[in-house]
Amino acid sequence: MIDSSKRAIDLENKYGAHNYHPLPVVLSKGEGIYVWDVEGKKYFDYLSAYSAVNQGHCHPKIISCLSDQAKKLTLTSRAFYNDTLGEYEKFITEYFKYDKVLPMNTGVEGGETANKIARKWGYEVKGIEENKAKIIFVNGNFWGRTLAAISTSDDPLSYKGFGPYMPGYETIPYNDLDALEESFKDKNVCAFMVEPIQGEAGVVVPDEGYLSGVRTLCDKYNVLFIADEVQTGIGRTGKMLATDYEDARPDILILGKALSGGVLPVSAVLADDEIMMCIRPGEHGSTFGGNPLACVVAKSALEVVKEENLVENAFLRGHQFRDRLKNLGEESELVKKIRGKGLLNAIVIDDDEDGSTAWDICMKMKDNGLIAKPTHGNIIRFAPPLVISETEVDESCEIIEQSIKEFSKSN
Ligand code: IF1
Repeated sequence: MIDSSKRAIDLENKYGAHNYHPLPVVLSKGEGIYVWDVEGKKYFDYLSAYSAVNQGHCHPKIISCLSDQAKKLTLTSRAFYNDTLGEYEKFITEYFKYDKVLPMNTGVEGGETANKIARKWGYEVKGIEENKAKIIFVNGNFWGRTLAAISTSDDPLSYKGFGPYMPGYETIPYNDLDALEESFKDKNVCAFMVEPIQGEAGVVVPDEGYLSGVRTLCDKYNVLFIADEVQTGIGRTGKMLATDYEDARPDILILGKALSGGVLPVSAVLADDEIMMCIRPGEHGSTFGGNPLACVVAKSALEVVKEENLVENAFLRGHQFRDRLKNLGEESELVKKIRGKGLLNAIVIDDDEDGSTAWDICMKMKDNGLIAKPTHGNIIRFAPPLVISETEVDESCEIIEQSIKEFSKSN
């Protein structure tokens, strides 16, 4: 039993790999938009486990579905059928309007799966020469930590020291349709994979018309549009999918994180038959992919999004949040920019150092009862659960403003 934050940190330091540098707060309880540390201090959670708990921590409906199913049947593997997968597949394909779904577990497995499907389609449908298929990515992309995912990264922290890298990947500038069209002139290109808003890169929002431009160019050059909505999907940006902001229906849609409401790893790849049926029995899979627990949890997590109107709430609360912080941007020379859509927002701190200012502001906010974490040095991402109320947005903005003012004074 952990009886102090210090003990928890010491244990992790001694027995755990040092692959993270967490903010020094030890959480032991979560409910809705709040988390509590071991000493009982309450915080607004403004990271939502990187947008995995859109429905709020330990959502009662999701937890009850989890616990009921956990007493019945948790895992069969896909060697056999079970009585939850088909119903879930019908539910999620109707929910997002695709013919089929391939269920996986983590977001990066969703990305890997999408890449395999796209390559297979490239060979079998587009007629690309075997082993010549190329997939285009953009600078600043982040889709996970596997060797394929880091092979497309231009962030040394992600790829350095892990070569050799996966062939068949090329990167072009984000938000640049001319560069995209140029890359599509290579007949070996089977797909373009992109985040509709770049999360890890620091909530980078492309120009209006970029996503519909991607759709048009993919149609023109017979290239599959793969949307990585692992972080932006399921209501986070104020639409069910960030690609819903424009006429930009992806050919392959990748979901993860909030697909389970943060209860367990669930991801999904959705596509229509012409694409999905390129994968045949035995060509792809996963021990836990589509397990009964994941199916019932994901179904309830998606039901909650609609039942509690979380998409509209994210849209409205996001405008409230940015409007409120806009004044902060005018008053404080520390805050260079505020950007985002829905409840995926970030502030850019005027910090030409190694991001220590952003970190120190996060430490100040932590002391004042709100946890968030910098991404890429001087950018602080703000992404509370989508269940946050108007009053709670005001209260949390109060903390952000006060913390930045306090920090400005003390420096
Ligand atoms: C870490 C970042 C966020 C993702 C997108 C796929 C994945 C992610 C757009 C892979 C995962 C996580 C990974 C986690 C921290 C977090 C993260 F900072 F790393 F980049 F959210 F921005 N596509 N993002 O954001 O999903 O395999 O993790 O389930 O690795 O530190 P996963």
